[in-house]
Amino acid sequence: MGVMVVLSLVSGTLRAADVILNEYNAVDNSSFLGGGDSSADEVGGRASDSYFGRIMGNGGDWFELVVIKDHLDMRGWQLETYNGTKLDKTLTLTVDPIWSDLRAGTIITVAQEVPTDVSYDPAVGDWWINVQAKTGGDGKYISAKSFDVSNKDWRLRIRDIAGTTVFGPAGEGISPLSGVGTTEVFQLRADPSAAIEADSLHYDTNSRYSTFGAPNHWGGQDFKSLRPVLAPEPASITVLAPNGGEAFTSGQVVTVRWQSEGIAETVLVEFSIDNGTSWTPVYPPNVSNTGQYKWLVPLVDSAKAMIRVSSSNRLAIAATSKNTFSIVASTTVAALGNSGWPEFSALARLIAAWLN
Ligand SMILES: [Ca+2]
Ligand SMILES: [Ca+2]
Ligand SMILES: [Ca+2]
Ligand SMILES: [Ca+2]
Repeated sequence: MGVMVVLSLVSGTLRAADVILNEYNAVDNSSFLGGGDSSADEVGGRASDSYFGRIMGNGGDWFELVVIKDHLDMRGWQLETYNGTKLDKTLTLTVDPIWSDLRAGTIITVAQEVPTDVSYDPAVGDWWINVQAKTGGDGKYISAKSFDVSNKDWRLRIRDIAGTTVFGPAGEGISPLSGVGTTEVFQLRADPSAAIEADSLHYDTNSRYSTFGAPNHWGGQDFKSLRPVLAPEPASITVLAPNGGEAFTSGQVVTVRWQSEGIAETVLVEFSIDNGTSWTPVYPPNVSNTGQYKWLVPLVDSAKAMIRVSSSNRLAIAATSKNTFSIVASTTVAALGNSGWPEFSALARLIAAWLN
């Protein structure tokens, strides 16, 4: 019996929000963050937002959420805005796949004035999704409904697709009990975590720093312990041709072919005439990762030539021909007249370069 009591206490204690309110803009349409005017706030500083800078209204109606539970599915969830205890708007997330697998530490902003940007790839450091909710919007990710965020006991409640409350209402009147003014943002002054509840004493106001779409700033909000460490996506290159044993003649055009996986960037194609001890980029340089390059075999003699293909910005991701091939320098310039051969001026330029 003792064990069961402990278990139920533990599960009660651990019940935590899957997503929390992190910040909202209470700055009035005709005011600046921290008061004052465009040149200075009321204490002579330049209070500003990390995204908007110092602008009147501080970006208009917006609020910011942080995902706490890893791999959270928020399709069909409802975001209810309140003025005091009165429900104002219900903004519903659509069933779009962008909401289906949110990683812990993701920042979601909902804004009336800022265009939607659902670029999202935590593996490369993009943890932020912004969706625009406004009347006349496309409704692709969230209800096409304008909404208001204010300094007048504004609150947010988050419900899942079944209508069950996940978080809130949170906002002025819950915590802090009062004091969110017309030149301030409401912000969580703590690291986002499962321990944050709507009445957290860490909810406060800020008239100096506002951070639309970014961790909150007062001292600083740390997302490290919340965000999973994501392994970079696998990337590899394989050279398909030439792969060893071939005999080429200088001036011949050979198709270098390769396969790659997980590489969006360009690749560098190089050749070696000394069994891979030293490498020279092909000329003209390869410009894209198309899987092939028409290589003008240089005017050299080599019994141990190789090709190497590398990622242009991750040089460790590289592959060479499996074995060496040979190049015989041909001095028979007459061969240049054959069809399928390179433009003479390009070859002449190359020869000049090799002779230097
Ligand atoms: Ca983004
Ligand atoms: Ca509005
Ligand atoms: Ca207020
Ligand atoms: Ca923020």
